[in-house]
Amino acid sequence: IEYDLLIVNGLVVTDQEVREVDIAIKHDKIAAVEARGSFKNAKAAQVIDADGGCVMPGGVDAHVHLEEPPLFGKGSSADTFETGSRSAVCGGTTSIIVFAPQQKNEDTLMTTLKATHAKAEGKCYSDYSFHLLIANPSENALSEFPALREAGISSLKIYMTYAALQLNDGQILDVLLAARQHKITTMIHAENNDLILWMTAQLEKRKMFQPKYHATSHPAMAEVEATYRAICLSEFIDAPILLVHISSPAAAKHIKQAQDRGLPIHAETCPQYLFLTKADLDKPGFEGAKCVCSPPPRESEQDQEGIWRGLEDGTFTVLSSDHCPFLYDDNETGKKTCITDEYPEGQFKYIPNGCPGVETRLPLAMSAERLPLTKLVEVTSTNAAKLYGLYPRKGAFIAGESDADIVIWYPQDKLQPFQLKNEMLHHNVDYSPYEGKTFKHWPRYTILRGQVVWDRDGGGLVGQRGQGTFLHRGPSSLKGSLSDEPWDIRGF
Ligand code: DUC
Ligand code: ZN
Ligand code: ZN
Ligand code: ZN
Repeated sequence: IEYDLLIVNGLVVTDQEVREVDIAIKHDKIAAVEARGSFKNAKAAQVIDADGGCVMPGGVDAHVHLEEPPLFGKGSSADTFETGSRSAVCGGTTSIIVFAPQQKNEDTLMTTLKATHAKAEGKCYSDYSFHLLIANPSENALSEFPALREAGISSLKIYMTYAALQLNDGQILDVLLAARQHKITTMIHAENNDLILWMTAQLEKRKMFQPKYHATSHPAMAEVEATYRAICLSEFIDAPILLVHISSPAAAKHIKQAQDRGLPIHAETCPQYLFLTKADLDKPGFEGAKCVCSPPPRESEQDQEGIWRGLEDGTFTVLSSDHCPFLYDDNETGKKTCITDEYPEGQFKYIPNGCPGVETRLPLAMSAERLPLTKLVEVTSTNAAKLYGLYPRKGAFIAGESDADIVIWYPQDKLQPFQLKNEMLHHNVDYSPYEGKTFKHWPRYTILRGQVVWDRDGGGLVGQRGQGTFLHRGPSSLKGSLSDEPWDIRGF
């Protein structure tokens, strides 16, 4: 046997080009990508006829929350490493990067990392890595950055908002300086906390408690101000950052201007800002809670349009899910923790902020038929791999180097468009914000390191729990600090 698997007759899409070529896989790697028919006489254990469908590098979703304690309102993550990674592969994503959350009362990061490894080990259907979430950048925690790098972690997330997580600007500078020294990429949740708290108080004074006021309490201006502040802090230290889950075109404009000045400012957006608006939070009763996330979906289709344009023009480096799953029916008694006799429509400030979306991310992006396919691969796979130190092992089809992580789509018109029902998904959540939306595309096969793990017309989920492995990551291969010199106070 020369090869373990051949994928023939596909339209092979990478971030670079779309080609009618065939792919040969040996063990867990891409062995060769050659002209159509090149492997006709090769011996192979298995052949998949892609039948003219698109064949892409497996999705890399670099923003996933699993098994977190309550951090964003009342409620813990509904998905475990098992159910979250299961959901990922059924939607074409073969690698996820999940947050390992340090708590404010903890002084170390290595304990957090160890605990998170213990949760994930032997449980995952997809490959996985972690971003350290830093809630307490103590001297001890910062001194562990070299150990983190040794352990294969090259990115962090910090927050400018939420009582349980917020860092002040001095703490952010501490993190950026240490991160710069050790070639770690800092992800920043940029919203102005005081503005949000002030708006929340204003709304409550006026007896406005329903889910839709979550959006009012998190205005675009809170994101714009904090985004610009984060850019200034990054420029001051000359440390690369990634602004996570950007929702407003006005914030994107600041990012674009910084990028045009040559700064190492990277940005992420998410499907909720392309496919939802504030109106989705204004459904009858408590239904709007299904679309509560932070930042919230914005006002109008014009905002969505601005975010699409940011993907097209390169302002956004990545399109991640921000899969942050909570149960809608969050209590066995049937009584929601956010709803009380006094507040029959709930209190928006207690609704946990986040939506499930790891499984729907790629199918939504494909079904929109808006981005050129090369751009779609770039923002959903290749750039995430580059930014977080996984390239070219992930996000590419480079013979001898790339893992055989592959998503194969149905050929044009071979999948009857369908309306999404939550029961079609594989997460552990009792809703999806995209239920009822029409999907024109869905992965037919997902392949993880040469093994079929999702076969929609065969057994569905055919991968095994524990098949996913931890990904030891190196530094980012996208733009980093402008200077290699150590940051020096005398420079100012
Ligand atoms: N930020 C996230 O990244 N995810 C969910 C909630 C939040 O505020
Ligand atoms: Zn083999
Ligand atoms: Zn966030
Ligand atoms: Zn998130």
